[in-house]
Amino acid sequence: MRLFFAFDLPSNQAHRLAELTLPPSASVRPVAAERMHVTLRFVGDVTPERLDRLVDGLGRVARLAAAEDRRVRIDGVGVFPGLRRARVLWAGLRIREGLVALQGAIESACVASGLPADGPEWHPHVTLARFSGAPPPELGAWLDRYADLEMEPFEIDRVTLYDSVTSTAGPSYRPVASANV
Ligand code: 3AM
Repeated sequence: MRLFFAFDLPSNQAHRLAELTLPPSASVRPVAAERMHVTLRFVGDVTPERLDRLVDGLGRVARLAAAEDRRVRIDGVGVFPGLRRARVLWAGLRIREGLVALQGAIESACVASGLPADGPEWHPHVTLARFSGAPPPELGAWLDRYADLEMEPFEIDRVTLYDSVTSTAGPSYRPVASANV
């Protein structure tokens, strides 16, 4: 299993992101609106016992998050790891303290389940496309064009533990557990 904690976007916003014209390239692999999400924590493969502890942890985190401000908004675009070697094209998120607390609580639940601590930096983003080869020369101009991309704020209402299943058609995401927050 390739597990990760994430939240989904409102469907209308995911569809609007999926309709953005991507930089033209033979190597660009767009993400379909139905698969757009914001990863809170990559988990990877786990034993059944650890999975049980993660699902319990998700329930606790959800109760704690109910008191937090969970408003976010799509804000700007960017690439990982950098313009010249871009592999991932993303839309950024403007977040508030409440979401930092929610992500921190998920991280704590992961560590409490026995996983090693993740890196210090969390970069909230929605992956819009991946490049399977060299990024297109127009990428810089595309980033400039959408630098001011902004959507209306929305409130996260659910966190899901997904399993990423890879096939020749690309990854699909199967919900393993979820909790309203
Ligand atoms: O949210 P996105 O789609 O950008 O990049 C992978 C994807 O992120 C990330 O987890 C999400 C679901 O697959 N991911 C995959 N392997 C990873 C790893 N070893 C990873 N993140 C960190 N470490």
